[in-house]
Amino acid sequence: MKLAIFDLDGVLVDTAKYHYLAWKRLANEYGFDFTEADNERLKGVSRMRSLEILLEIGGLNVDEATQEAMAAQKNAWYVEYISRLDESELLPGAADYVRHLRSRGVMTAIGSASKNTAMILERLGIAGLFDVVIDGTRTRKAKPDPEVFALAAQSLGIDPQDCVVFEDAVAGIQAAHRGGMGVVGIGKPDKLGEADAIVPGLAQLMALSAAQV
Ligand code: B16
Ligand code: MG
Repeated sequence: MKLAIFDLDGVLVDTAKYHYLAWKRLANEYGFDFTEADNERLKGVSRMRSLEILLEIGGLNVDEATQEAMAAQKNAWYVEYISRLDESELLPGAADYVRHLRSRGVMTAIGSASKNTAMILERLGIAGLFDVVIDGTRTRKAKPDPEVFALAAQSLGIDPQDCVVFEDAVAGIQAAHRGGMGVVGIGKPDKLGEADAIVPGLAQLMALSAAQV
């Protein structure tokens, strides 16, 4: 592995709960409920695709201008919630594992769908830990398209076969494979069966790496 590409939400930080709160608030404003189980369908999915799924759940049909307004409102609430993020919300082992790889000469990148990536990395104090950050502001195609990961590899001149992606969402695992990269699924095996290896979190990978030293 020459380059490790990390998804952000669900791998380095648990922002899913804030996405959930903001989508639920939006659903409630429009008179329907949105459950945690519904929220599972939005993980790793782009903002506008997430809205389409939400509207489907609520059985609503709205015009494009209203869709834009709804997505902007949701994002404003989400940004308000994550503006209070700090280092304590890094997932266990996340920063340690990234530092460990870097100390071994492995390059590191972010490959996230989120347009709020820069702000989240700053709030978590880990912006300096990555050679390149590719996020939703730099891509035209959402996961499972491999664009986000391919751009990370290309910008550092690394072959896809020398890259490993760390992902918590099925769409991201498919994107990595379509891009010819290896992928470690972060989370529960029942949802991530397509990954080449699955671990509950980066803390477990850190423990394994430390044991082999
Ligand atoms: P934003 P990831 C994804 O981030 C989230 O998993 C997904 O729930 C969210 O809708 C998407 O980012 C877009 O986020 O609204 O902040 O642009 O998992 O690819 O790091
Ligand atoms: Mg994710």
